[in-house]
Amino acid sequence: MTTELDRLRDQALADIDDASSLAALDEKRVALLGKKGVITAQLKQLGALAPDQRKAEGARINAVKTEIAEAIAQRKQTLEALALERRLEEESVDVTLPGRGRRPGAAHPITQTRERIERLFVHNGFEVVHGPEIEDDYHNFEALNVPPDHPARAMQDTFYVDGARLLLRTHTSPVQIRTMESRQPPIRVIAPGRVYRCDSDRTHSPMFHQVEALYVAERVSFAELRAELQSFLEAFFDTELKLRFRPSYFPFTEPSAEVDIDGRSLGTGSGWMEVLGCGMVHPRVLEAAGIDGERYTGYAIGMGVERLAMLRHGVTDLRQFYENDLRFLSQFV
Ligand code: 2U9
Repeated sequence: MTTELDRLRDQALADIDDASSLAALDEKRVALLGKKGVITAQLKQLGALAPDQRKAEGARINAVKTEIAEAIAQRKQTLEALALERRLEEESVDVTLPGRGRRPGAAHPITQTRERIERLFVHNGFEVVHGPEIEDDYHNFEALNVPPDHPARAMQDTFYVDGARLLLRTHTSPVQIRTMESRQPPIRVIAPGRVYRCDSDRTHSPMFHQVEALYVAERVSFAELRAELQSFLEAFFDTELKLRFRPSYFPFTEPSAEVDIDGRSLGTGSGWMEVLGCGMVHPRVLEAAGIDGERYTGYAIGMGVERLAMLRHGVTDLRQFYENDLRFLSQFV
C-alpha cells in the first residue's frame, strides 16, 4: 500500500533530481527539511498518534528524512562539480592561439632619415653638433657673408622674434659658426636640426629639417668634397650613383654647386634630380669665425632631410610627413 509519506518521498526525490542550480536545490531543502518544511510537519503530527503507532511511524519518517538529506547532499555534489567544470571551461586559456599581432612602434620617417644621414657621416669621421633654434642676426646671416639687403633676410622669408633682434634660424649654418668660434681646425662636424622659413606649399614647409656638414683643415679640396658626397649618397640610397655638380651661388661658399643624381638610378624619376647643395667655405666666413683663411680651407654641404626622405621613399607631397596619418606612417617600419 502506498502511503501519504511514500508519495511525499517520491515527489521530494524527483524534485531534488530536477533542481538545476545550487540555489534551487537549497530552496528545495528548506521546503522539505526546514522548520516549516513538509517532513518537519510530518514529525510534528506524531503527537496525535497512539504511543504504539508513534514509534513505528516516527522511524519511517526519520528514514525518509535521512534518505532525502542524502539525496540533497548527492545532488549538491553533482551541481558543484558541474559548476566547477563550467568555470574551468570558461576560464581556460588556449596557449596555442596566435597572438593578437601587436605591432611595435617605429621612429617617424624624418627621424629615421636624419639618423641614417648622421650614422653615415659619423662613419666617415664627422662629429654631431647642436645649437639653438632661436638665433641672432649675426650668427644666422652676417657671419655667413649674407649681406643686409640679401633677399633671404626679407620679412617674408624669415620668422623674426622679439622685434627683429632674434629670429628662428633659417638654416643650421649658425651651429657651424659657433663651432668654429669655439675651436680651431681640424673641424669635421655635422649639424642636424629644425629650421624655419616663411614658406608653405607642396614642396615647402615653414619648419623642416636640415643636416649640414663642415670640414675645415689644411688643404681641404673640392676633390675631397666630391669623394665625400659620392660615398655618402651611394650609401644613403644604397646604390651606385652618377653625380652631376652644377655651378651655383651661395654667399657662404665659393665656388658653390648644386648636386644632381640621375632619377633613373632611384627608379623615382627620369632626368637629373637635385639632391643637395655644397661648396668651398668662403674665406670671409672662416675669418669672421676666427679661423685663418690663408692657412685653412674647408668644404660645406647642406641638405634637406625631407627632400632626401622623399627621394628615397618616392613620397611626392612633403605635407604627408606632418599629417601623422597612420596609413602613411606605418609604411616606414
Ligand atoms: C658654414 C659655411 C658654409 C652650407 C651650405 C648649402 C650649400 C645648400 C640647401 C640644401 C637644401 C638648403 O635645406 S636646403 O634648402 N643648402 O645648398 N648649404 S652650402 O654652407 C655653409 C654652412 C656653414 C659655416
